[in-house]
Amino acid sequence: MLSLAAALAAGHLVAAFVGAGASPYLAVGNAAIDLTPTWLKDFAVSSFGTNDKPVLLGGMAVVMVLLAILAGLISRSRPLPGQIVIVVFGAVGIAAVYGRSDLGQLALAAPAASLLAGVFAFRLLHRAALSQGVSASRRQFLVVAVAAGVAGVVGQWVGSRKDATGSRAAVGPLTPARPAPPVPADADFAKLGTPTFITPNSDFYRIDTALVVPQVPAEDWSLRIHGMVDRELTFSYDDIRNRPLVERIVTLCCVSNPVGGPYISTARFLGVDLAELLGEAGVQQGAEQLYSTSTDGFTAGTPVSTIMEPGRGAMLAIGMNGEPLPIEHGFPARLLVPGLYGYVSATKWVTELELTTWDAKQSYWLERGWSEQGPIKTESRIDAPTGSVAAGKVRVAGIAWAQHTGIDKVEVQVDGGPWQRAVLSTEVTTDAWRMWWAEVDATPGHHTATVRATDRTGYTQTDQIADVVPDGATGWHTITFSTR
Ligand SMILES: Nc1nc2c(c(=O)[nH]1)N[C@H]1C(S)=C(S)[C@@H](COP(=O)(O)O)O[C@H]1N2
Ligand SMILES: [Mo]
Repeated sequence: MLSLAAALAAGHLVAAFVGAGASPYLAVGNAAIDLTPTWLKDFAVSSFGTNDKPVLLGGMAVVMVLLAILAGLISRSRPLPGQIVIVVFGAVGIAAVYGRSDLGQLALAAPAASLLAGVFAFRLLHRAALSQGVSASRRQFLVVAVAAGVAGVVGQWVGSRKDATGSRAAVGPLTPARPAPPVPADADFAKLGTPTFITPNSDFYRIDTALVVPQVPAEDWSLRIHGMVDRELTFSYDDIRNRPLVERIVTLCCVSNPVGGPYISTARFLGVDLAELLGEAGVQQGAEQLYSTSTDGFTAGTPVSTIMEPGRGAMLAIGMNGEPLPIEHGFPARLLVPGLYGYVSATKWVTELELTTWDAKQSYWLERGWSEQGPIKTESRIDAPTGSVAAGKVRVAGIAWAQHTGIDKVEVQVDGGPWQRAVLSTEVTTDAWRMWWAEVDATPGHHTATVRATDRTGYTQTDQIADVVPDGATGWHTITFSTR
């Protein structure tokens, strides 16, 4: 047990110097995420939500402690079996770090340190336990425990000093040359239970494949545009922030959002027009895919034709709701393409844009069975009422979205009765969600309410139920409520 702690702490300490992702425990966790089959990942997200990562780390801890106890038991007389267990642990750690695309060879020092510290501590303790008196071996235990504790704490401290909080705080005000239109008071029906039109940064949903949030100081960041371009370009953070900045209100939605789910939010994003940047690099004939890469190894493939569409509003964003981009949402910079699911467009901590073909490269989620094309599907959700309300006139309220197309109408149905038209909020932009409410009659008892939206192409949401895999859920959202 103690050797395990010593091993992990030593790895964590070395990782603080060579890159947080090299900490063996986290690297194995990350590898586990990357190797997890899609169905298991979906299960983890649906059962534990955004707690899936603490659950994973906790589960790993339980397994490791059990194996450590087992190693101790089978090594009662001879140290060899325990050392074999440690070496196997170490090998898994080294393999996990080796498999990371974002870490260099130096990073292997972290799991290697874990392995050495583990074997060393184990041998020391084993010898002490067998050959020396009780008090001497107790002293040895204490020394190893304290050393492990100190290494772990120092590792955590050195690692946290490298975070990007200071860099973000030093950015100062970012001023749009072209601000987004003001949001009118009737853009949401928050009083009736809908979300606010603009989602506060702290409430904005989050989807990350990385176990630890990447820390990328703006001073160290650059963006390289290369591949099928006339001239390769590299931008620093100052290059980007000193350009005329445009602010756009955009609703972002995750392909993993189930019908009625929470993975959708809206913000005022500030940045530069992506089509303009690519235009400066000169996109060559035949470039089909913009393959974007993050510091954390995540990649996304976006159709070049969508990005270059006049008026699409694709952007490289550096600000969100009047602040520099929050670290969890991609500081210093991320991509956004209104109308496309995040997994094919919204790369956070983005550092590389390569123009290429669909055949040449497969992005992160494509390799895991998700669709190449990811336009956001027209959908709607009921947010109110919840639980039990007074019988009579009941107000049903919620959201609807058809990004870049716009919502035409929303209808509500109670207990399978006639469809009733809902009142829509003022449209701010077709790239954002729209709120709605309707008053329905409900006698005392239990009821269901169902919603469906129709977009400006005339398409009414299908009632056919589709799972989130491979290109987004469909179906009508239905809730139950009771009246008294
Ligand atoms: N680097 C990186 N970028 C990423 C992701 C990720 O896991 N890593 N997730 C993508 C997905 S699936 C979505 S839906 C959006 C979510 O962005 P948010 O976390 O800011 O809401 O980011 C996209 N960009
Ligand atoms: Mo997503």
